[in-house]
Amino acid sequence: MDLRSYLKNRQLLINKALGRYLPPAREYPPSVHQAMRYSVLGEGKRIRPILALAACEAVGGSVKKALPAACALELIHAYSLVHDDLPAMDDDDVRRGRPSCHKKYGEALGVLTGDALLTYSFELLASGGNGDSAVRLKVIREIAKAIGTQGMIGGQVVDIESGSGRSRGAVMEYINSRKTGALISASVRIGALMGGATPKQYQAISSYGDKVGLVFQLVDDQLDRDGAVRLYGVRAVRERAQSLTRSAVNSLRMFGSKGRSLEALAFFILTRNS
Ligand code: GRG
Repeated sequence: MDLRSYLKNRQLLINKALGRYLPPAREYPPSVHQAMRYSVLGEGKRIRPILALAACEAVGGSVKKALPAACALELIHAYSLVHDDLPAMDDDDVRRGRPSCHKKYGEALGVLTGDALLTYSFELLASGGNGDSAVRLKVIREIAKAIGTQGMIGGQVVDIESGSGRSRGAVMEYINSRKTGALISASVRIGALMGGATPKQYQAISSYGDKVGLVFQLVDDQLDRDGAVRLYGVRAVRERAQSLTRSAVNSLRMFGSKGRSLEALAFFILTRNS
């Protein structure tokens, strides 16, 4: 499988869909709609929606079925980045190679744009085009759990409260699995639900997602020389990420050739350099 062209094609598909789903820039009040489009449609790997689509295909579903939910995941990811960049949090001036949302549109709009992306993602998830209503409800619950106080927000809170020192192992594990891991692993579970997964398929996909979610954060720590790397060292973190990836790929056995994309994505997440 040619991973580069696979990723490029999927990014194109997702970017086009995001452009369609997001409110038009001119719609009143235009400032917030422009800021939403600015924050979502810039550069970005689109790894969460790509994982969701691949999981949907692994369980035998069609990509079309999972596209709105996959895009909702990217809107949620964009909200987390917009809020994380705010002066009250990481205070970052640059995101994806250009001024962060609050730098371009001001702090108040930065807060509101993150809120708007999060709110709109749930509108998209609940909308009629997104599968049958029972599945939609499950998906909404799954995402809400992944990004709430037991998921991404909980991880961010503990991260902020643990300050800039070396977080102890258990705290670090908590932060990594919640702050970043939870949305990544929810992405594959949501793709599987949208694709009509059986309970066994869902379990296997969940196991893959949990491991890949952790690897994503471990690799991020390697790239930033932060977090787990400061605590355990580069070599130990690399070995842990490799072993988790092997284990994630083993969870895909039951899908045969349909699991190839997820397998390739696990290695992409392990070896990425940005
Ligand atoms: C504000 C509720 C709230 C949560 C923020 C996700 C997060 C929690 C903060 C982002 C800070 C950060 C850089 C975390 C490291 C992992 C991460 C999410 C990296 C960025 O994701 P990529 O690599 O980015 O998928 P692109 O730009 O490719 O979409």
